[in-house]
Amino acid sequence: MEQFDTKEYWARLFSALPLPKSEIKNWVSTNVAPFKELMSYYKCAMMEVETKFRVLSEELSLEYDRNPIETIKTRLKSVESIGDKLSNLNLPITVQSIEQNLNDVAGVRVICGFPSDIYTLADAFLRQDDITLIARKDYIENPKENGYRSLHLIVEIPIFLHDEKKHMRVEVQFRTISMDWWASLEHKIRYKKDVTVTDGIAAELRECAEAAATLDKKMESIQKRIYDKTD
Ligand code: 0O2
Repeated sequence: MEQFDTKEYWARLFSALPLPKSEIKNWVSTNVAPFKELMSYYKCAMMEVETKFRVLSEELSLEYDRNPIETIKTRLKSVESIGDKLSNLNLPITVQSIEQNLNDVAGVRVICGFPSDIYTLADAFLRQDDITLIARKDYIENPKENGYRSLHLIVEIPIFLHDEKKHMRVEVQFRTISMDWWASLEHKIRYKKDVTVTDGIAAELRECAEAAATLDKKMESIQKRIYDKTD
């Protein structure tokens, strides 16, 4: 979880501020408080989305006698990562700019057993009338050049505060266990790292992604034959 809401983080930040003590309170109320407020709205939106998947999982596991969701992971983007992303895009680093320009401050990752579970869940989720689809990227149908596979949805979801309703954006990534296995290791090995990956290594990583996709297909076909009693 984020470091920005720890006492140590703020103590370190304040000690680095070129401000007299008397002005810190003012600085906090104009800068830090709105940021913390926004992050807490994203956290609420993330919890809403997570709950929706827990509900779907409960219902679908009763209906199909097996749970299509293996794991649900949530993450709030770190302050550093938000800052890096905005500055890489040459955008202002302000609370307003975060809300206007970033779609992935709140992230939910849904790990499924089989590829078809991904589409069943995504469709069921998108049918809910409080969810608005903003963008959809299907890296399963169209894997990235490096082999990355996942279905990404950017959605808007309402959160109900004590005196208002706010619509917040959340990025939902759907992966099978093997897509997640590959992406997690690839992330560790090279994604975003300032390293040069040779063509040979890139090709081997792509081969691993393809081997994982082949296994996904094979496991799905085995489970279908067992469920349909066709063997
Ligand atoms: P992190 O650490 O997961 O937060 P966007 O930046 O979202 O506006 P982009 O880059 O087109 O636009 O988004 P895309 O392609 O939908 O990818 C966003 C997220 O997908 C990344 O978030 C990763 O989590 C994941 N992802 C995309 N491509 C790859 C890849 O090649 N390898 C791995 N391992 N993960 C990938 P972040 O913010 O980059 O990282």
